[in-house]
Amino acid sequence: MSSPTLIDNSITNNTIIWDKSSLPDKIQTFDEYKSLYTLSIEDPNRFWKMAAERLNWYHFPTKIKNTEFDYRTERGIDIKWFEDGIINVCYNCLDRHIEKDPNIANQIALIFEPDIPTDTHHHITYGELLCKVKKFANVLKKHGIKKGDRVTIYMPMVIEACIALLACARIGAIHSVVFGGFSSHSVAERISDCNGTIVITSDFGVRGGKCIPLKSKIDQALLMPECNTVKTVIVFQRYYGMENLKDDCVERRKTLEWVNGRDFWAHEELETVNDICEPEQMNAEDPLFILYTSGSTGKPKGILHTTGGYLTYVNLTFKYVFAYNPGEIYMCSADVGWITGHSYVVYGPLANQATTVVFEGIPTYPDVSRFWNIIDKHQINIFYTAPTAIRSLMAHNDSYVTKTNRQSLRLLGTVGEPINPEAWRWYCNVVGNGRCPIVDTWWQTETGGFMITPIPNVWELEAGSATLPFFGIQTQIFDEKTRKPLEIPDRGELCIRDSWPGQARSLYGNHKRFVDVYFKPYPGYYFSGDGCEIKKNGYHWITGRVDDVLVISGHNIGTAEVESALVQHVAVSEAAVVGYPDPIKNQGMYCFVTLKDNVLESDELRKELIKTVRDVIGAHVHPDIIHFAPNLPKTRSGKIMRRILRKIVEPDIHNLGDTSTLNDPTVVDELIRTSPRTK
Ligand code: 6R9
Repeated sequence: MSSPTLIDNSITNNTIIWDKSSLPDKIQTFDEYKSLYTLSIEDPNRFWKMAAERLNWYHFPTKIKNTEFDYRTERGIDIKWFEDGIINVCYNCLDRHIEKDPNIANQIALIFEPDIPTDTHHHITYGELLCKVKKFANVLKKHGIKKGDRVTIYMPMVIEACIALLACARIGAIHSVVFGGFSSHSVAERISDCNGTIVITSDFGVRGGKCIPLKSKIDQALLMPECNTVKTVIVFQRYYGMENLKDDCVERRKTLEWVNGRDFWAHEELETVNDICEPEQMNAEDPLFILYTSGSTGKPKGILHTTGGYLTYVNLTFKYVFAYNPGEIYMCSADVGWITGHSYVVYGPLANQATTVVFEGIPTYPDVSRFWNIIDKHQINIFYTAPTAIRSLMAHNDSYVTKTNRQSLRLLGTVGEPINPEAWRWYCNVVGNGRCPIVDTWWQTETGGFMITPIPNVWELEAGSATLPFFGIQTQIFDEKTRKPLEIPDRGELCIRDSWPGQARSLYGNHKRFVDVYFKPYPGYYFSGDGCEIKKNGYHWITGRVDDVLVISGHNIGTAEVESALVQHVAVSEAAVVGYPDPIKNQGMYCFVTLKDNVLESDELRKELIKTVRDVIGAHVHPDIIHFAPNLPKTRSGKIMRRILRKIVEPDIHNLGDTSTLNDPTVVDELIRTSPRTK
């Protein structure tokens, strides 16, 4: 494997441009990557035309790229890909494979792994999935849903959630998935923002052995006046037709509120329709979905993705980055309520005719061996999860991992946060037995798919680096003070020059905010909101959100770096670092530290941790406060909510903002009670 030597810091210098008429099935050498990368930058029309040829179109686009990235022009920010192409996403994920080879109807599309390991797990083939999607699409049609209507999906992580997404895509309805952990208030906010008329939900979900009452949260949401646009609620039964129903679930079903004329059981509706449903012919730029993501201000942003460009992008990124081989079993542990679930549980894998696992549960239930047991049970070849999960599992004895086999694994991946080198090495050596490459994929809800990522076995990995940009992606770092572009090697604010097909087109109903947030900070560029260091070899090291950089005594310190240093100490399981105002140093450094099982808190340990940080990063970096915190406030997707930690230490505890998206809001009270800054 060649280690990249990027002459003049540029991938495209002295490179022969790809001259074949189609894209390869796999990227095998660094020269191949360089030549395709060069093509993707110098002739994006040709590159993305070849990528689009991997899909079936009703009308193949004659126009490939038509984008404006500078808000100061008369046209303003305007992003169009494949604009005269006609295509259907669901058709490309299901029908297409079976039409090409009828045997594919019998290939497993989805493997359902329930929260409770002893519950029935089931497999569903491409043929069965297609039939169910068509029928459910007909249920939606029966309730008046047509192309362009917004459909809110509030479901547990079950196969029916995937069916709901694909059914929307089939008839051209725009889905808006709201993660099943969100409060009724948050769901109401998201329903009203897109004026949805229908909600698809489940009587309840099961997570970590607990019953989650989804339907009743929808009932509460729909009481709010801003949701009076909703006319229909379709309700799946979580344990439909199954026997081993948990007692509290039976009780809940009996006491479920029911609004006649508004609420319908999905299983009853499905009996009233047939399985004939032609896919809607969609323009490439017709919306496919809205997905809400939190911004720096309170109101969530409705990220809008469209049809042709999104599918082309997730299709290609999935294929190359996971180097997917037909027949392999793939698992991504993300919930379909997040972009990772959209792009890399449903659309990317199915567009590649993969077999993908739908996991309802959490990594620590019933115990911390869960992931590794699932890998053995389903003989998973590719496993994709988040650093926060890895760190929490790493805090326990390695025997939870090593007692499992894991020989089926070929490739590991991570997403969601910077992965510190310690966690990376543990994942590589203990989970992957040192045999499996790790793809650390940097991307965002807004980008649709992978942006900076290794392609396995094509260049060398470095623990903690997302390495190099994917095809079509040109990164540029800027100095936050001078606003000038930086030469590499350096570190700065990460922007992307020019458009790629998978990117969001707008914020639903608020193009101005889209322009303000992403395009005004650096004219002509997409601003990611992340910091990044690009080293001499061109490798990218994401340093975390730029709002997470501390400035202490004139030094810029990435909180992620300090966190990474802290977790190198044997006693530490997880750390979150935030700044608080300091009259002399500008900011002080406050470290929340979660210790491993059975480690005792002591002042001695505090001193050791401070020393570790100084040793690892430099003597100018000195934690001021070490707060031992058994739990940290996390979003349901597992990200530490630093916004709340900042408020606690400021202290400004009366303006914590929305805490309803937290996994466990009581954690916040406990931190306030024990923080030296709030005493
Ligand atoms: C896909 C997803 C996006 C933010 C992003 C960044 C962080 C994601 C990362 C990473 C370092 C990685 N992030 N992947 N940071 N290394 N490999 O997570 O989307 O939920 O929108 O979050 O997550 O800070 O800006 P989203």
